[in-house]
Parts: sequence; C-alpha cells; structure tokens
Amino acid sequence: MLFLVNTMEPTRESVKNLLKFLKNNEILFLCHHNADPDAVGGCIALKYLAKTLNPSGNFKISTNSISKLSRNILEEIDEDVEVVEYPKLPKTVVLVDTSSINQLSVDENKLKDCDVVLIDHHKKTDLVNLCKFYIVDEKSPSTCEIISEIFRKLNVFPPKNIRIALLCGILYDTKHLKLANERTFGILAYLIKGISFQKILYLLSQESDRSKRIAHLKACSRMEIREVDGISVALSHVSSHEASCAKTIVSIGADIAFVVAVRKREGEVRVSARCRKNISKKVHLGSLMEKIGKELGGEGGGHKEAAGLNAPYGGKKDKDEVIKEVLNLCFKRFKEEWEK
Ligand SMILES: [Mn+2]
Repeated sequence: MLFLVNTMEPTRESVKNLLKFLKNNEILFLCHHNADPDAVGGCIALKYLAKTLNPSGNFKISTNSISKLSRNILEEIDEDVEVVEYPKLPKTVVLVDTSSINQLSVDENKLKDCDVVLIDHHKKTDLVNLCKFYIVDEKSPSTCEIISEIFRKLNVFPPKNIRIALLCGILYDTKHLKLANERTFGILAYLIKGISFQKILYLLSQESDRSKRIAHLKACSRMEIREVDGISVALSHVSSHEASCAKTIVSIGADIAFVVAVRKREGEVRVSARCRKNISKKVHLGSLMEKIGKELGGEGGGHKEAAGLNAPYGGKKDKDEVIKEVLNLCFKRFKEEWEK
C-alpha cells in the first residue's frame, strides 16, 4: 500500500494514514545528526503516540549525535534517546525533522527495504521518493508544530513531559517565537496548560561552556582598542572560541573586532572578525578576510558582518610575535579599506 500525501498541514485523512504505520509493533524513530530540540521533541511525542496506540510495541529513538540543549531537555523530562551510528532498522522507520539522507548515518540500501515514513518541515528533497508515506509542511516553522497539530486532530492530549518536549521544539525552531505564525500561538495555548512558559525558556537558555566564558573574559582583558575616523577597532587574542569572542566584543561596544587564535600544535593561525552594520555598509568583512587570508598564505571569507580566515603558522616565530603581526595586518588592511 502506498500513501503519498503532501499537505500544507496534517488533514484528518493524512493523520489516519499515519496511524496505520504508528500501530506497528516495532518502530524506529530516526532524526538528523546533532539532533536539536525540534527533532528530539518530535521523536519523543511520536513515540508516545505509538505507545498509546500499541502499549506492547517496541519503540526506539535514534540519532548519531545529539545537541547539548537537547540533552538538557531529555534530562528534565526523564526521557532517553539512543545515540548510535547505523542503528538496526526494523520494518517501520519514521524519519523526523530530517530532509535529506546525508543527515543520517544509516544504511541506505537497508532503509529501502523498510516502510519509511517522514514528518518534516524542511524543503522537500529526493528523500520523499524513499517514503511510503510523508507529511511535509514547508510552511510550518517547526516539526513539533506539525506533530502537535496531529495530536490536536486526534483529540489526544499529551502528558506534561511530552508537551514540554514539544514546546521546547517549537520555541527552539521559531527562535523564541520570532518565526511563529498564527497557528503557532494556537498550538502554544493548547500545549502550555499547567506548564510555566518561563521554564521552557529556561530549558532553552543554555549556560555557555565555562571554557567559552573564560575565553570571552580573556579576550576582553587582552583587548587593544584603536581608533579610525571615530570608529573603535578592537584587537585581541585567545587560544579558542575566537568567533564567539569577536561577537561578544562587538556586542559590548566595539564597532569592529579582530580576534586571533594561534594553534601552535596544529600549525595554524585563525582570525575571526565581526562588525556592526554601519561598518559593513562600507567594508565587506568577508572580502577583507579573504584578502588578508591570501596575504598570510591561507584562506579567508565569510559574510558582510561575520568572517574569518585560516593561515599556516610555521612555528619558528614566537607566538606573541605572530599574534602582533596578524593583528597589525588586520588593522592596517581594514584602515585602508575604510579610508578608500
Ligand atoms: Mn526543525
């Protein structure tokens, strides 16, 4: 039996078809690598639904890696996800929030023998050709929103933990509701019963790594500020997290920041640059870093306001010397571009 449905949102008919697959005895819910809260929340909710339909069934969730944020959420709701490459595939495999096969580490030939179901909100790819059934709603800001809609259509009100997982997925993929639409708010009102919205926001506000925070502090304490035409140019260096440091320095007041990281062991110098909009109107950081990267015998590039470069580091020169040279070069080339 082949059901192919491409709906804007799950209709009663498509939900009925989905249930035929979810009633199976053994199902693997599979999602993309570095599984984010939308993927994990979607899998957890679908697994719950399968369990309600078939309490004696054997259901598993797998991914080959999982994000730190998702881990926090799983801990909070006391759920587990198997992290494994090339999981054993049962007859029914449900792909969640995954738009292409290279986001999975799975044996493609074996997958072809399975009944593959896909529930997703990304742009449709060839992956749908592999599916017996799919619900792909490109207009939905999250997969968790589609799945919540399925619960609503079924008149199944999920327990608190499942709703927390769904809310986290929706909040995460909508960038804390910036990308929400009218339907999103209806679904939030449905899911939030008895749950603190602040708690969901808290679950998604990941404390950054200690090493990252220390790098920010070091970058700030080592910072040198130079002026060009009333613009503050910040120069600094750290041993890691240079991109996040450059971003932080701009967020606290610099117009443009260059942060160098010398990785002696890898024989590499990296520079990360960030700037405000007023700078990028005149100087494209991506082109600037490309230019400096070439000059240093490496490669650079990026966006208007966020860019970087990698260059080889011979290791003969003193590390501090290299840092000084690279930062001076960045400053000089920026000044030239700005004053053009
Ligand atoms: Mn998603």
